Amino acid sequence: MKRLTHLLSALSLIILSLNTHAQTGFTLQNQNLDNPDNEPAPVHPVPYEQQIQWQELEFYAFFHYGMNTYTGKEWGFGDEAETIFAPTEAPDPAQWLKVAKAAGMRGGIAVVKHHDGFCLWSTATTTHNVTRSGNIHGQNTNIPRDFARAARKLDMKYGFYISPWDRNSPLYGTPEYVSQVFLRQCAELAAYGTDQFEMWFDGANGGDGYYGGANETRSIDRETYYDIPNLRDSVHKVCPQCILWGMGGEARWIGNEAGWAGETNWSNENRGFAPERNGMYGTEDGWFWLPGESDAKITNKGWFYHEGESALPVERLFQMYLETVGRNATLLLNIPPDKTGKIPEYTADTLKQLGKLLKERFRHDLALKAGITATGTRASGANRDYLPSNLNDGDKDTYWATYDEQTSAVITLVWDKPQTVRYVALMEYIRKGQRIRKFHIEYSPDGSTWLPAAPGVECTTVGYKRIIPLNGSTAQSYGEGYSAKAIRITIDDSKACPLIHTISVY
Ligand code: FUL
Repeated sequence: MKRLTHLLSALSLIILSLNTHAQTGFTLQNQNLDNPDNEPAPVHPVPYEQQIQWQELEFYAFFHYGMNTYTGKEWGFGDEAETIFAPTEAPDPAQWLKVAKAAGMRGGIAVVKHHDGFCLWSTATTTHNVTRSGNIHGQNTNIPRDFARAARKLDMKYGFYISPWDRNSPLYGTPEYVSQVFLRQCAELAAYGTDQFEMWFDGANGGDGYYGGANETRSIDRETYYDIPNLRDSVHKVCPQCILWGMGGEARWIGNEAGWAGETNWSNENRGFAPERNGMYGTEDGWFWLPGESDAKITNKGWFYHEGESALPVERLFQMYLETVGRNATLLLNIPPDKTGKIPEYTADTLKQLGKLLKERFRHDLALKAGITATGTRASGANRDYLPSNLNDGDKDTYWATYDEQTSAVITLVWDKPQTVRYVALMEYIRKGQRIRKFHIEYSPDGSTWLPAAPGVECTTVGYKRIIPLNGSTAQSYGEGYSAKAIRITIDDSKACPLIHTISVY
């Protein structure tokens, strides 16, 4: 369609030029028919479509459930009898996802095999699976099947965590484990739905374990052992939208499990393990588009359910959101089901409150009713413009841009009456690469005097999304706010002309 439009506009220019020629005897010079839309050139690396859709989920859940739920361990050794897995009620992934949805999450990832090797579906690759579990609830369980079904019903995205390290398998450490167990398990999971958004491959790989009774330590070469290029191609053939996280090389671990990303956070990074991995911050000149995902726990005792656990305070979770989603990362928040196979009340309540806070604090985008101007705005193309009004039109596909050589600019938002403001959110048009390196924000109580906002905040990168608390504090960002008649955002430095698709003010 786009090509057709380009062709039509090129044709009309030719006809126009022929007419002009006939009328004046001159041929029009310097028509840049190669780029009729005056499109800014991309700055590489750029994301592919799946990575953009993945990032647009922003906030989704992790569900650690399995053998450890019943042993109280975080890492099972792999020698646990299958009968220990005995849910006291039928596990209910639909309930898990409803709880996540109430918090404003758009999807979830279920652990279906942890390091202990116990599979939560009836796999053909090992007998160490739910069909041999301790009661009827366990035997009838099939988490990938039920999780995928529930997600589709709730209009949420879903994916699976499958641990490459398998402390139960006698084959672990040999090539047969990869070809006959691990890759087959991934294929079985891919078959639960072609619409999966992420497969999660943990970085803990190798060490001591049961290994079919060998009770020894086994190590592998993480770079080569799992045949990643083959895995990536095979999964993509079946699940074209699926991002392979971690060693899959399509999204990166943010580098801590505490729910924060660097204020400076590039989606550019180099693939592979240390030393070039720079999880929390990315690498400005990295070769790959490898955006950060931050995994964090909602409870205080571990990834799995533990007796006596409690959920973190809701304001702490809000802070996590600002420090991840608000810093160009996604937030994968872990919610552990308990022995009933359901999310306990205290966690569900906390998530409901979090959902309420997020709605209240980010519902009314004041930018939508602001007048907006900018310096250095790029000239329009044949079908596209780059006007500042694209910044507050609620459309992620239109964007504001400057001229190629112009890497700084000032954007001003003005209201008829002063507004109470607390946050500014910026979103780059990342389809053409991440660009902004430095910016600053000011506010004006009266429309003529300007005061600096966001004291102490490192206003460096933006990326997919950056949310700036104007009082400078992610821990206590929701104070009284500031009364502002206008807000000014200055882009001080950018790798190439900045492209921003949305500015929001709350
Ligand atoms: C880690 C694992 O070892 C933990 O048990 C947990 O699954 C966490 C999300 O990733 O590396």
